Amino acid sequence: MEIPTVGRSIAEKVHEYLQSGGIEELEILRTQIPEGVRLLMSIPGVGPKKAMVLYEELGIHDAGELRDAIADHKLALLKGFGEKTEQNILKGLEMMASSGGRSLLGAALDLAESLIGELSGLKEVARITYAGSLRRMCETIGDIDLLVAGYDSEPMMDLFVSLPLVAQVLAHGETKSSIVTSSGIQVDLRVVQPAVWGAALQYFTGSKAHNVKVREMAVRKGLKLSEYGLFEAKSGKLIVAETEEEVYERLGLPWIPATMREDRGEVAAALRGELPGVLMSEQLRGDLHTHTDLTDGLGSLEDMLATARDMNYSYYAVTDHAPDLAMHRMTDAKMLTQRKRIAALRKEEPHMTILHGSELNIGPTGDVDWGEDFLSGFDITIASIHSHFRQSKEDMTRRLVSAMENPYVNVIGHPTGRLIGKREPVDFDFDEVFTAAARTGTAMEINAHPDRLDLRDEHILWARRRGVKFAINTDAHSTINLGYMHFGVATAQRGWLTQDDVINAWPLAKLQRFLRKGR
Ligand code: DGT
Ligand code: CA
Ligand code: CA
Ligand code: ZN
Repeated sequence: MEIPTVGRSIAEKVHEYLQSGGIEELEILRTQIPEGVRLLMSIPGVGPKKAMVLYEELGIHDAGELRDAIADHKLALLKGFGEKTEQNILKGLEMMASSGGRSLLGAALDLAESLIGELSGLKEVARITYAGSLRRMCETIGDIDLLVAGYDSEPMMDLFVSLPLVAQVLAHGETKSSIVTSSGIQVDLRVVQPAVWGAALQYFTGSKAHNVKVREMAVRKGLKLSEYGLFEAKSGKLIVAETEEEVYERLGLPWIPATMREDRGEVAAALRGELPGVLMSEQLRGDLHTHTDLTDGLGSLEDMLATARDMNYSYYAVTDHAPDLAMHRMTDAKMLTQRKRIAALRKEEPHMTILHGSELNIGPTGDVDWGEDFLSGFDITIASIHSHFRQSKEDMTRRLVSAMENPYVNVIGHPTGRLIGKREPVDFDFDEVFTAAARTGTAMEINAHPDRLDLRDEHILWARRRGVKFAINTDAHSTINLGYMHFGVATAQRGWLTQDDVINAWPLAKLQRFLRKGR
């Protein structure tokens, strides 16, 4: 109480807190505020008043629902929620997503691309790209590493540190500058001479563990590798530096895709000439998990198909939600009407085969929404866990295996159900589930949405060893989401998958054989 502004009331509460670890008055107040309101208040940009309005007027409980409400333009209807508030809340949501100081891949890539757009306008910039974990397409990004080739770095550095989105300048130098953006993401910018571009790109792409392996190889050959080039160790004479290909080649290695540079055996495999030719985006022939506005999608069937056609897909599956997820109000009649519409649209779509499917819900014991009679009418089904996330490992394993034993279940959608930084994966025995997937001819999804990336890289590697086949899908709920496919492809590359492992990189006839699942 000797501290100015601390009176009797505050002093007593401090004392009570130190004695008991809590404050009774606060606990009473807490019980009067709904849980959802308190969750909303943890989002930067949402105070108690706004949280209460969101909860009472729109029934919003958490960040996900808030994000959806903003996407649906529902906030605009509320008093006191202007465009600026909405922007602030969106920024706060983004910040929350960047959990533990790491950002989601999607947000980091958007930011990197917009920075590259700003900087590449300068005439001093000869080449510019992103390196580090972003180039390796890791699921979360600690900081963004931009690399520029150019001679005069001053104009680039000056522009970089004064961009409107800069919240803090950590360093402002001739060869390196670092900033933190208003959304809390750190960006390093390095400038090198064009003649050493390849060596610098190789060095700053990493990963550190991969680089250690490559540097060791150099040492064994009497060479020295740094961001300035590959040198003769004794004389210090420069050998190569201009392209990555040259650097790897001089070490006796083929060029290794950035997505594989994680020290998971890629250097040894490359040395043996056994580096797999990983799947490329151009090899994908279709998307097998997508939604329309018949359930919770935003795009109409026609708009989704038009976008898919622009992507040059040769097939495309429409897989709206099945009835067991009550909120989607799906009925047999609605599904059959959609099937008729698709049948009619097929005639207008000579180059792309439209498949009619559904995303089924895997019930607590592995059952799905419909029986054989109805299921046999679909060209493809995805089956996903949308409820009972917290079952025991044994129950969850049995549940998934039993779903896969259903001859009408083709793909397990977002198998672990995780939302990166927001929802933990479900617990199951990977070996058992992957073995059953291979045995039953059920594909595991690689959900390409950057909030999910599910299965993740390590589990893909694991499943591949068990002989599992994969489907890389966007699970698109809007035409924009269809563009997420490249995140899924990068994740597949991180799991060493080739065209042969991925059913939607196959010709239609081979895919259809797989989908029959031995029926
Ligand atoms: P991050 O940022 O945590 O997601 O992961 P990275 O891989 O982007 O790591 P970062 O930003 O610390 O460094 C970028 C690359 O620089 C890293 O992948 C490899 C390269 N590098 C090689 N040797 C070193 C080193 O001794 N220190 C640092 N900081 N980077 C190195
Ligand atoms: Ca980085
Ligand atoms: Ca960095
Ligand atoms: Zn879905």
